[in-house]
Amino acid sequence: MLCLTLTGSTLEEDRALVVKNRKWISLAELRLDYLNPEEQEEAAVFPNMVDIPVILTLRRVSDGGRCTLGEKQRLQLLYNTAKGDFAYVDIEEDIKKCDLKFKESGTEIKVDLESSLRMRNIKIIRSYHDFEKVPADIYGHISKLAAKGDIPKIAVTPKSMIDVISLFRVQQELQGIKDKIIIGMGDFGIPTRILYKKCGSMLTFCTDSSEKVPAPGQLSAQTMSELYRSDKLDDRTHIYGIIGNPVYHTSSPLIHNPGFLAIHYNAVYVPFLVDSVRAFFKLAEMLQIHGFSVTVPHKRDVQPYLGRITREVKQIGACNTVTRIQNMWKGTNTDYYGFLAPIAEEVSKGTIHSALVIGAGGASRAVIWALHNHGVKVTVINRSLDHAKSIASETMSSYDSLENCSRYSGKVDLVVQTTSVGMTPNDTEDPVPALRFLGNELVYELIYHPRETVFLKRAIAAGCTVVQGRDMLMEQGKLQFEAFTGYHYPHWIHPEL
Ligand code: SKM
Repeated sequence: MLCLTLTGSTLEEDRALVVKNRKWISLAELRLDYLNPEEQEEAAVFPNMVDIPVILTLRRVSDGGRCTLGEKQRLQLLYNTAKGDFAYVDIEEDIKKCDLKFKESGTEIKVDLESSLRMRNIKIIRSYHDFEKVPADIYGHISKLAAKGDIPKIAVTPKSMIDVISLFRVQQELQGIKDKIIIGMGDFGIPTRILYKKCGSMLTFCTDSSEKVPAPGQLSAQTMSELYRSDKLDDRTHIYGIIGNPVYHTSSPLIHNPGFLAIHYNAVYVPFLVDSVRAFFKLAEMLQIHGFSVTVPHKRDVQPYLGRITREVKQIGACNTVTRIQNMWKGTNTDYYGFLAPIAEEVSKGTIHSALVIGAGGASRAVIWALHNHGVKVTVINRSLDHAKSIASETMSSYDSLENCSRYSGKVDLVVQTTSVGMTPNDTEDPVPALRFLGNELVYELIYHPRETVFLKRAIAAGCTVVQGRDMLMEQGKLQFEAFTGYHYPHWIHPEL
């Protein structure tokens, strides 16, 4: 189930959010702490304003919410509002058992919030938050929260791939607890949201838009439902993904997920922020991941874990595609042909004799080898001369330092930019401001966010023919799709990258 967290300041705004997102969600969470004080008083009517089960939550500041009321007042407001037709009420694990006293019709009455909810068959979600870490003994913690028959909810913050593994293990460790909510917050936690069912979570939370994100790492309902189809995944779904650090700039999910859907393949492609390649391979075994793309900085680091590699990977020394073949990981490199595809005509006609390649990382190695193998004379320029020197000597190319870039203005047929300088959010940067374009060079940028980097804009302004990063991304992605599925990429799909 996808649950939309409602962040409106009025009940009417919240109702409109439900209506707008209705086709993607099966539940909504009314965040009383986001409402204006006068609206809070009226909120008991909210479940009758929408056609969906509603969770009632009044989150304290210490748990990432906005409620600044004293504890007794907060629980009184929760009690009063919970008189409405809510399906669930979220109560933090550490609230003191608290007898509330009110005057109702002139008489003082004493109530216990929890028993009153139980009496009315409203399910209690017993929640625990940690914005810093995944606490030790997370499994014991969840069991304790579940002890009274309530639904345990843990929203914790993984800070490494090892933490992510511990959240995915919840299902294995606590199979006996059927209804539970497991949320990994923050960047590392995003796969635990997309693959919430693999963590044994009965639901996950999503937001209306990326502008108002009530908890770190929440994705929009539309992205969760249409791109990742999170609520439709089942035990038979094959998992694919991309590993990198950073990784959330990637547009690869926009290539592979619609492709899987188009060929009716029950599979999902998920971005994984990876700090340790070794830990990721553990997770890959655990989740039976079928294949994954590899981006910066892991293209070299994955190699010790591969049982088989192709000739390109061996030659280039970098791998961007890993597939599982007969219980073994196989590494291929689709950057090589993905890079060549948009300039295939020029390369085959032999009109490119010389190229300047900026950068000497994993992507650059594929580019240099592809050009070298097609008879192009390459010069590599890079900040670190050591890296430039080693790839240059392997491919009998020349190398130079980045500071000397102006020497090459107008001297080569092709300029390829392979560094991450100029990528969003640093999109005002230019890796080679002193390199001038004369207009007759072909200029190839590997960055695809933004679509036109400062470097590429300069080339366009000078009249150069240009190749954009998304052209290469698409071409290498199509080849990856073939490696993953054994099918050609469906020709009728044209993702907006
Ligand atoms: O080699 C590719 C990788 O397969 C996908 C990717 C991306 O999604 O940003 C970038 C390149 O490293």
